[in-house]
Amino acid sequence: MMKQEKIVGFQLKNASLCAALLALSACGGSDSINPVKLNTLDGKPAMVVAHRGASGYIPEETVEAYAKAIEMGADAIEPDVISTKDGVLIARHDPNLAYSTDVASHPEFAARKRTVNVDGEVQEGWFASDFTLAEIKTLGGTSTDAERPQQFNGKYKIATIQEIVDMIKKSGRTITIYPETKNPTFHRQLGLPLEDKLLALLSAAGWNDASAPVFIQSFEPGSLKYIRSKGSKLKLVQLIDADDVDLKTGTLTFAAPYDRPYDWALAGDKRLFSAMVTPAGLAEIKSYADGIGPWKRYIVSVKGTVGTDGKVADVNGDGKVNEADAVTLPATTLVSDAHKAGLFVHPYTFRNEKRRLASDYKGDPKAEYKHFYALGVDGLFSDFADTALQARSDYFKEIGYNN
Ligand SMILES: [Ca+2]
Repeated sequence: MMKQEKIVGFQLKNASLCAALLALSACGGSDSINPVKLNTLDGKPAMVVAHRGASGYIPEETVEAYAKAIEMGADAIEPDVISTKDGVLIARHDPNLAYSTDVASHPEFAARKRTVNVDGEVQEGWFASDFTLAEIKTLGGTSTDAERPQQFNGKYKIATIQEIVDMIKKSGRTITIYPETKNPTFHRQLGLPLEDKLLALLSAAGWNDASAPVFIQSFEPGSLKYIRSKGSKLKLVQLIDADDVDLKTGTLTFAAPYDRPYDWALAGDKRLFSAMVTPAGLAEIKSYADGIGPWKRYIVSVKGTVGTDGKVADVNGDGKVNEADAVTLPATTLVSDAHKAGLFVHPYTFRNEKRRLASDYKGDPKAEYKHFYALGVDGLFSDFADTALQARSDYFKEIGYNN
């Protein structure tokens, strides 16, 4: 035994020898007892990111939505980051408060309604940059999806990024914060830049190096490059969007403002987001970021059935044509291509609604998660973190992985 213990002591520092001795269960850590090796970039389980909090159940990006996601056991919680008039960072997907709050039913703010160009899209509404935090705290969050619970509309307040950090600290466990700099050029043009404030806030929480439980994401490369230029070692994630899938062919479609990053559009860069998933695009991303957050259809696309009328058929006969009438196509090589480039892969967004699930999954959202876990994704964004966690647990049981 003595000899074996000495070997154990040595091989803890030697990963390859440790791997060779796996059968002896002699190595420390969970890797040692696993005959199954995960095909993620670092060999660790995929991270479940609660997209906008527990947004499948509670109005997104409210204090309660994040509390619920933490209670579910999500590995990470995701806020979109925008700025108030007084420069406070709050969690909201859109600068336009009409989209996700009850601002329209507040007569005291009626006069603030106006038309604003957001990243080339003309929008009418009430804009966070016209409101102080105190004013925004009088609003209630509302559901952004008519199929989801509506009974909480107006009841819960918009979370600040600081409140989310405080909730994480209070939770007593390691939870990753996964903020997205939202419309960063738009905010810079308003004189309310996001990046320095976000870095200062995270640094004050003690999070300022690569090992911190922080991933910062953006669709605009310029925002991530700026953060890197400030010397930040936090993990950075390039988001990769598209407009939609053409169900006739399964190919991705591109239309403004979802065709290219807004900073590329302003600079006259004509490349589409799809340029980012080529080997050259991935290598470029690796020069300023640590991973990618692609729309999941870059990894597994879906294709419908074209009827004799030349239109995509309503295969399940529910009167609507959507992804539930489509089948998945073979996976692309994006996960392995990104891994080869040294980038992790966190696709978005996974949801439970049957109309969003390809017919292969037979209405079971867990089947979709398992499909992506098996492809080696390093994490994923879900509106229903509880389902994603359950699917991961089921998947590990199925493949014999001891988590
Ligand atoms: Ca249908």
